[in-house]
Amino acid sequence: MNAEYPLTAQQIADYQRDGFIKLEQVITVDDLTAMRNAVAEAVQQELAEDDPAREKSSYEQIFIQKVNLWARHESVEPFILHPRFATLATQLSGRTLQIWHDQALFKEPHTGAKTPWHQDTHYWPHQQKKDQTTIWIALEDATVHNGCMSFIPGTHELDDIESVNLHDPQELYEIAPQTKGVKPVTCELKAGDCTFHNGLTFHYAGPNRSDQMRQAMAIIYMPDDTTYSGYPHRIADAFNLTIGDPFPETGFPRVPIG
Ligand SMILES: O=C(O)CCC(=O)C(=O)O
Repeated sequence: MNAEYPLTAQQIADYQRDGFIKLEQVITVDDLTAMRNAVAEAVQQELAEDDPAREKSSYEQIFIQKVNLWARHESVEPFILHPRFATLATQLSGRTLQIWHDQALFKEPHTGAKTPWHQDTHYWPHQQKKDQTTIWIALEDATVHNGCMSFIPGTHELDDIESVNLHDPQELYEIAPQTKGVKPVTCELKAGDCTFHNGLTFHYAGPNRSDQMRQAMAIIYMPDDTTYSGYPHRIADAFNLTIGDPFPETGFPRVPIG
């Protein structure tokens, strides 16, 4: 798979206006199979190291989440750092980017709860929050039945909303009454399709009512002039950063673009 996936000016404008976009077949069939196998194997390996007796928190009931697989699994790394995804993220956001982190998001059959409406950037230790972007790649088909994502167009402009407590979520209209009357857009995806969303765009995913795991891989990019805010976060905490520091390339690679 090369870096090329041509975007139209209209698609870039749509992303900038709405704060999200769906793109079809961003990964070729063979590469999708290889990526799904690499990610699923990495997740299985890490799950095997977890304590099976530990009770899951309400957050952990939303999905199995394994973060920064690229840094621990050589087989996953080339997909996370792939120029095709990075080039798309760069063109859509209009910024020069580095990786913030990746996350495998596997919603378990029947027990995978809904992902509440939320904006992402509240949970991240970034002083600048406007242009973070996430590619969410469907490793298997994502449907309303198994918990695909929905987005509220234009909400990336809402940069002063309280953060949603994902352990005990507030109602969307309580924290963001501005979203009343704005119709969410639900994005069912075929395996190999993706969405991009701005870190401020409100998004949601339903529960997984199917018999299979809903498997997705997300890569989160941040502009390369993003600086550390001091907000606690387990990925950044490992780097002993001081408030105002840039994020070092060793943990947060600048991404190659095509
Ligand atoms: O996969 C999900 O259910 C939600 C993902 C999400 O919130 C995100 O990628 O920001």
